[in-house]
Amino acid sequence: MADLLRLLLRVAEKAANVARVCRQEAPLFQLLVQEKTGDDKNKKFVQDFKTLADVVIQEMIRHDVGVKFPEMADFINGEESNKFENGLGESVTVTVCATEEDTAALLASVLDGDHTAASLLARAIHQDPASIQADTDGLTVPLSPSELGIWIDPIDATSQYIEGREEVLEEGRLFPSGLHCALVLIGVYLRSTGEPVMGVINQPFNYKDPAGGGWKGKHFWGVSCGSINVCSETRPKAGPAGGLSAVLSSSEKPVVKEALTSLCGPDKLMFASGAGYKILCVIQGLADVYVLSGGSTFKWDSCAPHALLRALGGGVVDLHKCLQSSSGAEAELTYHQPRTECKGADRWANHGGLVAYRDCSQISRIIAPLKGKL
Ligand code: 2IP
Ligand code: CA
Repeated sequence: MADLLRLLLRVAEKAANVARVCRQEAPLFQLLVQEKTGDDKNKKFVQDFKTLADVVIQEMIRHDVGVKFPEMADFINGEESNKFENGLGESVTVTVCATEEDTAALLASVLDGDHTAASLLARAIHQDPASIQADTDGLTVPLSPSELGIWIDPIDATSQYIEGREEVLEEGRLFPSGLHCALVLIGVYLRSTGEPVMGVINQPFNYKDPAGGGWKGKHFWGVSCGSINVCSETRPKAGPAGGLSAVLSSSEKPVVKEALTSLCGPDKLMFASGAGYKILCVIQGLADVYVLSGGSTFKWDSCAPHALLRALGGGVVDLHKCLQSSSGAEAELTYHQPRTECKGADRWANHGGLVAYRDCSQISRIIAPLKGKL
């Protein structure tokens, strides 16, 4: 299934192009960032365009993977539903059509006849990406498409993507917010056990070409399957003995912030936007762990980066299960079973919170100061 990895790298790059085009092309950008003022229809429409960009990316990935691997077509899941309502309250199912013209016509019906915006989007969807440089030669992945399912988050950290702040930081530091936190996430899991086995992350806004060529992206990938553990990132060197750094959501509970400030010290407790970006920070060694106490992330947020962490010898566990068992055994997140007692997106929430780590000895250090506090 190295073919699947190469395909996912390509579709993630196409997705990143769509994300960039929506910010670069004035007719799309205006729809994306319109002030939420004006009448009710306008408010709804602004919300809808953000969702449309997400849906378009998700359906493009579904289309491309389904064409090449039809056995997977019914097991490609994402954050968004492709049943879409336009500004006039009409229901349209957004799909990628056989030709750019047909896709443009369908999108125009969602965009209330805005043919300029629809054509720009359709062009980005149907355009082949530049060739991808990824060292996947010789990689064999002993899995078959009929064993696999996919989770897609078309754009994680959407609010940062819309806001579009361009932050500049020194090398080796994480970005607390801004465009860098927006990621395309595609995770592959085993249908039988729910283990994440392959992940592709594309960061559409990785650096801005100083010569005026606009934003350039970066991709990250990993495969973790039996004895095969391969990742585009190398395992970062261990930090100074004793020091532990953590990244949290800025909206994390005060009790967690306090407990981890005592554990890590104020300099090593960091905050960043985007669930996917925070796990990427752990993958890159910018933080040792990401701790989240609430159930505010979903399978599509964690599946892809979880696969990369596994390939590096780490993982993502359910925080509340760890608090109950302290060993962390049996607590690793899985991706195949919904919580049947819940409705809608909550069926796929990582409801017990999470700890993402590279080194499992760090789990018990994180759990100890949180015991009895959550
Ligand atoms: C969100 C987004 C948020 C994040 C939340 C995700 O996904 O990444 O930034 O909250 O967990 O589910 P926080 O930044 O506080 O961690 P989306 O943008 O796709 O809704
Ligand atoms: Ca998300």
